[in-house]
Parts: sequence; C-alpha cells; structure tokens
Amino acid sequence: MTIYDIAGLTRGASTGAGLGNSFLSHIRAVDAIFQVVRCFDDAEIIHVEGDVNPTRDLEIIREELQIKDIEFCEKELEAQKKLTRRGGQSLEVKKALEVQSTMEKCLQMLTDGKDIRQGEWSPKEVEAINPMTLLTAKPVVYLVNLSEKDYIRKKNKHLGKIGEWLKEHAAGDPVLPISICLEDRLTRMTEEEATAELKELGVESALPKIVTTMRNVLNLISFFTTGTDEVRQWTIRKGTKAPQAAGVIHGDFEKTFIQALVYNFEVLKELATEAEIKAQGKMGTKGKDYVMQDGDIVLFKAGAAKS
Ligand SMILES: Nc1nc2c(ncn2[C@@H]2O[C@H](COP(=O)(O)OP(=O)(O)OP(=O)(O)O)[C@@H](O)[C@H]2O)c(=O)[nH]1
Ligand SMILES: [Mg+2]
Repeated sequence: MTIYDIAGLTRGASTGAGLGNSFLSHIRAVDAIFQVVRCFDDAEIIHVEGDVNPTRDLEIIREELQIKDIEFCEKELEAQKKLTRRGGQSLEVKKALEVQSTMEKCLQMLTDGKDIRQGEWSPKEVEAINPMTLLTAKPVVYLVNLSEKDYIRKKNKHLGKIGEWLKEHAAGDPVLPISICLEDRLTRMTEEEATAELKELGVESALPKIVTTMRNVLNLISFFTTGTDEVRQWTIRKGTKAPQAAGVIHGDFEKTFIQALVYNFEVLKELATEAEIKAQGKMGTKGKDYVMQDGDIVLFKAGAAKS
C-alpha cells in the first residue's frame, strides 16, 4: 500500500483557490482516500478557516469533491449526447444512451449533495461510472485526529456531531480515531521505547487498525509463503485464484502453475505446527480454481517454464 499526502484541498479549491486544482489529479490517481479530520485544539496551529470545526471541514471537502464530479459528469453527458443526437439503433448509440442516463443519475445525486459511492448501481451503471474515476466514488476511511489526551481518554467534544454528519453523508464509511501527535512521537522511539510508552499510557497505536481497515476497504487480502529462514507476505485482491496469486510471486508461476499446498494461519494458530496440521489432514491440495483466502499459507508447485 502506498500512501500519498495530498495538500491544499481547502474551500474554493475546485475553482482554483489555495493550491487550486492540483489536488485534483492527485486524488484522481488514488484507489481510496484517508480523510484526516482535525479535532484537536491548539492555538499555535492556525486553521485556515479560523477555528476548529470538524463538521464544517467535512462539509467543505464534500462540496469541493462534488463540484469536481459534477463537472466531470456534465462533460461526459455532453460527449454522450453528441453521439445519441444522430439517433439510430446502433450498438454505439445504445451504449451512449445507457451512459447518458447513468450520468444524469450521477448528476442528480451530486446536486442533491450525495457522494457517488453512496448510490445503488447496477452492473451496467458501474461500467459507465468506473472509467470516470470520480472523486466521490472512491472509498473513504475517515481518521479523526485527536489530541493525545483525548485519544487516551477516548473522548472529544466534537465526536457526537461528527458521528451524526457521517451517518447522514457517509453511511457505512469506516471512521477511526488517531492521535497524529502520539503516532509522531512513537516513530521517533525505538520499538522497545514505543512499546513501553504505550503500555504506560494504556493505549494502542492506531496504525495497525488503520492499515487493515484500508486493506479491507480496497478488498485486499494477504497470503504467506514460508521458507527455512523467512516468511513473506503477499498482497492480492479478494477473489484471486491460486495461479494468479502464484503469478504475484513470479510471472512464470502463473503460466506453469500445477497445484498449491494450502493451510490457513487460523489453523496454524490452533495447531501450532505444520506437522500437526498435516497429521490432522488440514493441509489441502488445491487446483487452479481455488479462490485464495485471507491468511492462507501456501506452497505453490509449478512446472519448468516453457521456452
Ligand atoms: N498540537 C497538534 N498539532 C498537530 C497535530 N496534528 C498535526 N499537527 C500540526 O499541525 C500543523 C499542520 O499539519 P499538516 O499535516 O501540515 O496539515 P495539513 O492538513 O496536511 O495541511 P495542508 O497539507 O496544507 O493541507 C503541523 O504543524 C502539525 O505538526 C495534533 O494532533 N496536535
Ligand atoms: Mg498536508
């Protein structure tokens, strides 16, 4: 997972204010968004809007992204209308009519203040929407940035309002608390120091949860390969079959895939050793149609590459 820091998305950005439209190409290029929401008070850290007000900030970002998506959809609608104006029954025209009605539906949602990811879309509509890389179609994980004190006591005066806002505008999107101050301090410590500090404060770092939440949102899962001296983690999409998973390790393995020996980490946790797993018949031989599961530990058998 690669995380980019996107700067300059403030009120009016969609029309060129602040760093203006440069944020746009950056957000268009990503698969999903972490949106950091400021909830900490600190008079030294001046907020562009003058005060700390998380729901107003959420509202600004929502509007800026929606304004951009409205522009994209209007452009696309015009392009499709040019194709359908001539009329006729050709496949091209039929397709254009479908895209046209999907764009109209998108525009209706956006002008109603709703994000595209909140809509119910048929497979045909998804086909029309996907290539547009609309900003509000991307999954979002909200990160509520608290002061250390609030993170530790799990309380903040804005949380109630944020919860209401998310329920109305971002139902189903994950939201996680974080204290960037604390995480920042931890990164400056050795692993032992950080562990001791967290134990002392009685909290956990938010980062592992943040990473697994984003992987979930992106439908990413892990499988592992083991050798005598190392264990490696590999990332694939949910639904990936064994040969394609093997191909992540080496392109040739996909082409020459024979079978996979598989057991799951959950089973390993229970039975502790590979020998015990074998003894209990929990190691499976899987063919090319096997759908990989999160936490699979795999040995792929592949033939020699054909030349
Ligand atoms: N006190 C305190 N300061 C913080 C916290 N999180 C960030 N800051 C500070 O806030 C300032 C602004 O943080 P940035 O990360 O640059 O903010 P940003 O939202 O990314 O700003 P842009 O990139 O300009 O859009 C920095 O000086 C940070 O050190 C926090 O939890 N507490
Ligand atoms: Mg920044």
